[in-house]
Amino acid sequence: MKKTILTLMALSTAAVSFSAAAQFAKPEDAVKYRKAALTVTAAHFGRLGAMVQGKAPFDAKSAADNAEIVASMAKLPWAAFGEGTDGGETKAKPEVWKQNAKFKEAAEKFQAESAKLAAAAKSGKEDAFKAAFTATAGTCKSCHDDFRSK
Ligand code: ASC
Repeated sequence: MKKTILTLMALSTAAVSFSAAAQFAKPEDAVKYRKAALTVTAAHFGRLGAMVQGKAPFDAKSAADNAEIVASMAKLPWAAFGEGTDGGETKAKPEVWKQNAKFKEAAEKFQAESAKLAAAAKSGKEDAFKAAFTATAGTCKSCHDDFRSK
């Protein structure tokens, strides 16, 4: 029993500890992974955006569900921007690696704002949700401006 618990604990730790290099067999796997993660994020963020822009009616449950997904997804792409993953089919600018501290800061800002967005959406208050959405979208944009080529 104790052994089972220890094994489970070890597995769950492994699942959330992302040591970038060890995580991907090939650089192109890392590129695919981060694009997939960001694609899923954009899909759910887009559903929130539709509500903010009045293209879809505000639905508190949908806002909370989608914002929670965005906040979880926001944690994933960054481990896949390791050394040696700057080539191939990517729009990532060299600045991701040349100004890596700044890139990490941008990634952290997005994670922090999306966590606040999830909390605001969960509150059910439409105004708070909209404000938090706008703040989060700002972090998407500034990171894209600096680190993603058109
Ligand atoms: C989105 C999406 C992005 C961001 C960005 C915010 O819905 O797919 O990349 O918002 O456009 O400025």
